[in-house]
Formats: sequence, C-alpha cells, structure tokens
Amino acid sequence: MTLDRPVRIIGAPSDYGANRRGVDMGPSAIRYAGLAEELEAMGLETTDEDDLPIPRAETRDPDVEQLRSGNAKFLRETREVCEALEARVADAIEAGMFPLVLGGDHSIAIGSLNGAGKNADVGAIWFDAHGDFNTPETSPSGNVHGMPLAAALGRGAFAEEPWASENRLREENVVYVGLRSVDDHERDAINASEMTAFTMSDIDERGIGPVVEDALDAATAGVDGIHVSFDMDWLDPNEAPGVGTPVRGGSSYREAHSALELVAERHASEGVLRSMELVEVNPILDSHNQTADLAVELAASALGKRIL
Ligand code: B3U
Ligand code: MN
Ligand code: MN
Repeated sequence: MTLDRPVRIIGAPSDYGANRRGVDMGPSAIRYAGLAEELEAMGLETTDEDDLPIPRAETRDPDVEQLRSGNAKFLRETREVCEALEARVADAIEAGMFPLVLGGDHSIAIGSLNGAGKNADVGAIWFDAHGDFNTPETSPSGNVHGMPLAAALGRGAFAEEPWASENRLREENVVYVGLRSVDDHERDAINASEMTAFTMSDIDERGIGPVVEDALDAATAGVDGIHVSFDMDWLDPNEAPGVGTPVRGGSSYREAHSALELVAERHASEGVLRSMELVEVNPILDSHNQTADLAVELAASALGKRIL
C-alpha cells in the first residue's frame, strides 16, 4: 500500500558537515533521477519545495565558531541550516504531509530529527555504515556529519546547544541497522547508550528481514512515530559509489529494497512513519548518477512501491 499522505520534498544541499565537496549537489542529482515523477507514478501527491538557501562553504570560515570544548567545523552554519530545516519538516508534518528530505551531508539530520520530534515522541532508524555518534570532543575529523545523533541527543559539548531540549527524540527508540565503521570512542558511547545497534554482522547471521523487523519493534515501541534516516553509504560501494565516505562490505541492492519494503509494510499496518531523509549522495564521485537513481528507487520502496 502506498503512503497515506502527500509527500513534500525538501532539499537541504549542505556540505558543511562533510570533508569533501559535492554532496551539496545531492538534491539536484536525486531530482534529475526523477524522484517526483516516480512518486507521482505511484499515485502519491508530491510537492517539491525550493531548496534551503545555503551559502557555499568556500565563502565561510569553518573555524569561526567551534564548540569551546571540542572541534566541530562549520558549526554556526550547520546550526543555521538545521534550524531552517527543522521548521520546514515540522511545517510539513503539521500540514498533514510527509517530509522527504534530500541531503546534503548527514549533519542535516539534526534539523530533520528536531522537526520530526518537535511535538511528538519519536524514534529513529539509522541506516548507515557509520555510527554518527561522535561529539566535538571525540570526533577524529571535526566533521559534523559524523555527529548528528550525538547532537540531537545532546551528548558531550552538544549539551550547550538547544537541540536536545528542542526535540522529543527518545534514545531508547533509536536503532542502527547495518553498522560497519565505528570509531573507538563511538563504540564505547554506543555500547553505553540506550540505543539499539544492529551491525552488518547481524545482517550476515540473521538475514535482513528479521533484523529490520526487530529494528522496527525497538524504534516504534511507545512513540508517536519514527524518522527514517538513510545514509547512502549504508549500501555497498559497488551499488552506491557516489558517496563521500564509502566503506566496503555494505548492504546489497536487494537487502536495501527489502529493508525499506518492510518499513513501508509496517507503516501500512501501524502508521509509524513520520519523516525520512536520504543523505550523502555525492554526484562528483558517482558513476552516471547511479547512486541518485538508487536513492529514487529506495524512496519508492520506503513509500510503498511494490513489484505486484
Ligand atoms: N566516524 C568518522 C567518519 C565518518 C562518519 N560519518 C561519515 N564519515 N560519513 C567521523 O569523521 O566522525
Ligand atoms: Mn551518516
Ligand atoms: Mn555514513
């Protein structure tokens, strides 16, 4: 069953949180791959908002405002982007629509999570090779795309930000699916947290279906809805070469579709989906827009497209 509400596409072409240029072209590439047309062909009413206005990174100084207690590049700019995105996501939900956010690097998830969790208790499913749970103190890179979950949950130096108190994201309802690249500090922090983490090894051992069903159970327990955050580097680089930080050994094409079909099925039976984002498409590194094409296909699966 296709999604039960109109879709609002929101482009967030930020690359402030990544260490390589190019993800700012992600929304254009995904649109060029035919996102709106695909959703409309499924019978979904789809509107496409203007992208958030985001000044080019070269015109800004990455170090002008880092958190005192650590390193977070372009923090001021990321805050601006995420505040604007939060408002757009919250408006769409309030208007009875489904916000589909196109990144941009994964730092924009701070805005998506704040918007989705503005007036509701929310969980999140995090499809990603990476933990994205560094803080400005532990980050090896200073890139905020490795920190959005820690930011939204107010960890470490992010406690100084208003973010964590602005959203109702519940740590115990945050679930990783398919982790395979985790920094040492991140591993300790994830293990000590109340989040649930399924790694690629869990998928190897149990298969994608049971893992995603368990992830859905954990993410949806006792909340009003969930945000699905989908980092294209969750896929194997053979399938999705156009990402900033590819990591070998990712999910297959079929596993990715299957995972998102299960999300759609759970939504059809329980109405759990609140918002979704697709991030980290980097057209400069892509081959014939393959990764953006795949992002479109996967969005369709998540929103209820079926073979028959
Ligand atoms: N964990 C590393 C690398 C990384 C995280 N997310 C991406 N890369 N895309 C970091 O810099 O925090
Ligand atoms: Mn990520
Ligand atoms: Mn990633």
